Amino acid sequence: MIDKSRTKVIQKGKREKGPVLYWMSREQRADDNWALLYAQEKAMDMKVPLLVCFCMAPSFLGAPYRAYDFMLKGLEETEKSLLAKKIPFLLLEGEPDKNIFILVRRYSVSEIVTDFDPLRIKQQWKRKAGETIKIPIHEVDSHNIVPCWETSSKKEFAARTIRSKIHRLLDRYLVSFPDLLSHPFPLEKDIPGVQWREIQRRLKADRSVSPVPWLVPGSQGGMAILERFITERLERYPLDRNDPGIPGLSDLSPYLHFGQISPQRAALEVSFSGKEEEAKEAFLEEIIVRRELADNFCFYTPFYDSFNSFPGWARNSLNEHRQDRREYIYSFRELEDAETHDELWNAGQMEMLTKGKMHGWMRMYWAKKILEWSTSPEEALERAILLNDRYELDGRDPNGYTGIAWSIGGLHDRAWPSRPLFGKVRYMNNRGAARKFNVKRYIEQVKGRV
Ligand code: FAD
Ligand code: FO1
Repeated sequence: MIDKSRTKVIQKGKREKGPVLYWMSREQRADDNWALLYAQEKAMDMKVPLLVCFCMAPSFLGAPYRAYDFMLKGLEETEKSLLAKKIPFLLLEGEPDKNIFILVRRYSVSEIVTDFDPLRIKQQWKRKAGETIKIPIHEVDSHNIVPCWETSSKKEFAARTIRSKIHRLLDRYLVSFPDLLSHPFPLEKDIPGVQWREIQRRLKADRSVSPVPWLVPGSQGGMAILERFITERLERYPLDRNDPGIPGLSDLSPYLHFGQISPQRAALEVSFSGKEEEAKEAFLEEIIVRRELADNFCFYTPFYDSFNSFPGWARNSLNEHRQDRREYIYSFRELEDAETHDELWNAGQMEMLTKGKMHGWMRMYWAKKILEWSTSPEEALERAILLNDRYELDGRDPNGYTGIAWSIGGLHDRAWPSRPLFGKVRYMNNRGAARKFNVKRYIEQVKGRV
């Protein structure tokens, strides 16, 4: 039985007799998925079939081929895992709300379960779907260990204010997952398998941003990366995680972003790994507190990608410094092509272009320099989001909008002594980098990969 507080009624509606539909979106996996488990629970209670669909929109926040390739390969594996449990899977191309309407009618779906996502585009899809279909729609938070609405009913100020609200609920929510059962109520009509090669061929996404060769997409690939992190990197995570020259991070973010593995699974495996307490705590702080703080921000701040989402002290301070002289101004093209005077920044940009995943410490430095080299905070915000969502494999994610607002607008951070241009927003420079890690080594490494 899933904890009902993980679920929210989006639309009461009138239940029909047919199958239960899980509209899979953020959580693109068969295992460890509360939304899928809840849909199966409902279908079992009513003794009806269970159907899963994924609606692939014509475009998604500028996502290039690199992102779709990773996502579709993961979905192909998920289709196999669902079929092994006699759960049919459909991939529908086009406007999600229209396709859901057609699907509900064709299979006389009794009710819909979908997974929580604080991004505006997802909330819009669900609202539009609800306008044409009259059956119940339930949403399940299968991304946050503590459901977003249970942690807090408002936008939190910082990690320090949300941490205790999450920690006091972990005993209740950081629990193991029940297995997905083989579904005993088959659908009358047979559903043809997804034509994956056809779908890849029809993709309109920009192919100049090519797939990354160093990660294997999908749930199995994600679990192997989790295993590697626990056995080879977790112990040194507190020491290594701020050195872009050391492979010390988990590399889980693409798998978490596409929901190919569950953050709760990662947190459970790390918690029971038997490794050093300090190392486990350092990682759990990031994957639980920092990540769930990002969902909290986007859920309670629908304009999460605008200057107005910054804290008041930062907006005032940035406004006071709008006219400050800028030593360097770069065009979008110069930034995109890593053609600035700053070798460290260029290395970060190159890493993102070629690897599809810039190191976490570098992302802070990278975004803050874009503030320094743009004509306004609004222009900086727009460029950072554009580059991040075009090249990062884990882009187009609440973590990204939050990380960029932290860097450029002091979100979830405190005010610092005022200085030109940044005002009271935390400043970072390459002298600070040199105090933290071997800058030359990192730059050489990135050059070596190009
Ligand atoms: P690890 O250090 O191994 O962390 C494990 C997991 O913890 C991450 O996958 C993530 O889910 C979570 N986490 C770690 N650091 C943060 C953080 N600062 N905020 C929120 N969650 C965190 N993350 C994205 O997933 N997508 C993005 O587009 C993105 N853009 C960013 C842009 C900027 C300017 C900044 C400062 C941060 C951004 N982050 C983004 C957050 C963070 O940098 C990445 O999540 C992390 O580097 C991913 O690599 P990893 O999984 O190997 O990290
Ligand atoms: N989710 C969908 O439900 N349908 C899509 O067509 C879709 C495309 C897509 C492309 C790139 C990308 O990075 C994410 C995409 N997502 C899509 C959303 C993704 O599954 C995540 O749910 C969110 O981006 C995370 O909040």
